[in-house]
Amino acid sequence: MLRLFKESMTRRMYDLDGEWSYLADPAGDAKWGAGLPHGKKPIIIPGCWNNEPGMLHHEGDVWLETEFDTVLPNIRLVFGGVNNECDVYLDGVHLGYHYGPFTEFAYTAEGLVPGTHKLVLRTNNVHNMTDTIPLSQVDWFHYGGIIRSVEVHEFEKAAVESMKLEYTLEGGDAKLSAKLCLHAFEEVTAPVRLILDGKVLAEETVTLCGEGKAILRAKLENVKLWQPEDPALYTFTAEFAGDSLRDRTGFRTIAIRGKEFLLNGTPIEFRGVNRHEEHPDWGFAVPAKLIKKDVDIIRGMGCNFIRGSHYPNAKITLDYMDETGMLFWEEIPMWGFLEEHLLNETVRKRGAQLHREMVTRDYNHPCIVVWGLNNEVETRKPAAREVAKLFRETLESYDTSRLITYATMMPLEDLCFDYADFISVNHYTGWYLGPKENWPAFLDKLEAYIASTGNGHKPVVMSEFGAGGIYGVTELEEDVTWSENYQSDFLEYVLELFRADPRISGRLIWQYCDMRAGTRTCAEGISRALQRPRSFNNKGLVNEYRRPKMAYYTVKKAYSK
Ligand code: ADA
Repeated sequence: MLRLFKESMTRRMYDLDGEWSYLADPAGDAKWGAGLPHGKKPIIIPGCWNNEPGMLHHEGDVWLETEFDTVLPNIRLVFGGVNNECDVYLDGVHLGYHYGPFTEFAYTAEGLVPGTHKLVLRTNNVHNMTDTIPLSQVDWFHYGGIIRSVEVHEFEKAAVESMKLEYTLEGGDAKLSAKLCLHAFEEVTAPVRLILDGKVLAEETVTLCGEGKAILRAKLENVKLWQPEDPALYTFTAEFAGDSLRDRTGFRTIAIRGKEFLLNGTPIEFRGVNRHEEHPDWGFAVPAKLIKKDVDIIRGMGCNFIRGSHYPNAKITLDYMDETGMLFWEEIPMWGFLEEHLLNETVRKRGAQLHREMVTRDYNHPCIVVWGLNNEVETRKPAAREVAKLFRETLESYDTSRLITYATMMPLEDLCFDYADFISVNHYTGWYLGPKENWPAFLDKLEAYIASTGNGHKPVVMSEFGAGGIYGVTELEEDVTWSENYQSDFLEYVLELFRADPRISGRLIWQYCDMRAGTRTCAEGISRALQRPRSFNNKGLVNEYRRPKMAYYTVKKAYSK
């Protein structure tokens, strides 16, 4: 299941969720595209293979296979997410190679004989410290595998491949342009229609063989706006030559006025958390039920905003945030890159590709109000400016309707603020960087530095701050590191400080839930192991099983003010 609603009422489409087979190839030289050899084991997909018995530490190639039956001659295989790279084979034929976790990709196969087909994937989760995105050194676990559903879509003559719903709002009306990508498997002449609630809004006849585009325009009067407290959604259908595709959007605007964020013209403070889409039992293949539960818990704490740190989330997550009026910041997993990485051409190419895939997949979601360029890269170097420019231009070539930022950890020396619509600061005074009482002095320095760069007019969001608290550890005394009460006291202090400070327009706590970090004390991980008791990042307001810590109640109180 890739979505919370049916993407087509007419198309023959189904997911390949369920039991597949897998086999690891430690040598990395297997050629199993036609099928896995003896020794393969069962695995449930979506699923990360690091969660299989004995596989936690595996880094390298793992092959997976399944079978499915087709009826129609042309199919599109849609992969919701495969970590970190993969080759796809259908009936022994190589369909393609995809790099990068967390974004969707698809392959089309034409002229298939109806009947049973074999799908084989080579997946690989190896990361390095040169040119992978993410690098090997990150603060999460590199689960490998098929983390989201694989879907089969079948077609007779033609396909509506995608629908981008662009609009402008004017005095209560929406001017809509539905931009369609079409595919005809043989020459067809047929009407393309845009439909809302059974009513044809626009229609045009198209003759096509192969790839094509169409733009259908319509004016909707008196639209209901998408608002956090009443998130109205509109479901549009596009039809072409026997195929149809549905997608939703909500009508809203997001803008900045001085230091304020304006949603539909009304000031709003971003009150939220950073969330990893992870669970120790399922890795990144988080079930839909847990996704819903996470968003419900976060809303229940009084949050109106989630930063999807540090990668594109499942479309199910976005669908549910659309439905519940949650605001979202989406970014690619470009975490902690140093100057040498930022200068690397492969990194730039891969980063731009991931941004393109993210923005094209997710353009229609009203919940997304912010695109993030990267997280904590070496923004004191000119190379970071080049990369910020490249990524910003990549996003803007497809979408100019949202805000763009990046999270800096060098806020007193950062050279890239002019590439951000607002300034986002990750800062850990009160945890790694001295006592919490140093925050006011830091905020004064921050204000002075931002002003000195000519960006003093922009809103500032505290995009990460937090402290570790191990679930169940409480102390009678104050200030005991790793205790739940230290974490709770810290957040109480700092949330009130930020709330009362007009220089701060958003508070995003690090982090919603505890999550698995690196598990090994290898050379590059020794300090990490010392800072990550249990091999987890313990700054969650709830633990990895979503049990609330003291900090959860503290935040709920603070965010309800
Ligand atoms: C960073 C980073 C997060 C996490 C956090 C921490 O700022 O962006 O991913 O690692 O620090 O817990 O230290």
